[in-house]
Amino acid sequence: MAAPADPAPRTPVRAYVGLGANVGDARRTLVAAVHALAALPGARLVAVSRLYVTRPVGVADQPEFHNAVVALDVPAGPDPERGALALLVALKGIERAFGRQRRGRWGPRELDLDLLLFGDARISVERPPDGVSLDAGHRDRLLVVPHPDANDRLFVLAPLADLAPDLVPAGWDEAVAMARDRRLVAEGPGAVQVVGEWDGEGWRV
Ligand code: A4P
Ligand code: MG
Repeated sequence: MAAPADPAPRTPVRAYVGLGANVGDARRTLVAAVHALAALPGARLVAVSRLYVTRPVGVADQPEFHNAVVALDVPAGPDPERGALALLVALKGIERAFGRQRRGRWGPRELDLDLLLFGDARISVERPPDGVSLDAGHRDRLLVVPHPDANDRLFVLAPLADLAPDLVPAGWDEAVAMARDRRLVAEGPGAVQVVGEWDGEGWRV
């Protein structure tokens, strides 16, 4: 049977992706990762946050991280779930291309790309039973959006607030900047430190 004709292209979705690294030359990795995200098929890089050096969360005994967030307009897909899954697959592909090794949850990593927000969608997708997971991931969910830990982590909220301070993500009861201020009190000003501004090529001091 012939496939149905493609429907008219849909308006792109504004996605926010969190970047983190603490193995190797993290600043250089994140610059290259931003360019890789900008080059994803159908994607348009909209904005890049400041670059932060951040205190490790979860496993404290590891090197400090570099973190940032980008806003990216991406194809909507046939529905939010499939659109977001396509982006997740692309993010995992970039992580692998940057030599990400699996070292356990919250541990050191060459590059971590988290899908923080996908428009105003709320998404929860079970991991398929076996053999088809994207990696040897330990999460029981293949994809949860908004990212379930985002509203509790200053290393996400500070760069996200650079780009979308007034946004109230789906399921949150506060704007991003309010969440950032709340976590700033909880984690202390030493938890994150700005180390660069994006100039279109990289972060300048
Ligand atoms: N997954 C589900 N939802 C998502 C989503 N919204 N975005 C699944 C990305 N992935 C999602 O992730 C494991 C699985 O989660 C994926 O296969 C995907 O199907 P992973 O990135 O392979 O593993 P991970 O990063 O070790 O685990 P996790 O739980 O994502 O850790 P986090 O939350 O990324 O935390 N401290 C500082 N200062 N800065 C950091 O960047 N990062 C972490 C890692 C810990 N401490 C940190 C930092
Ligand atoms: Mg992750």
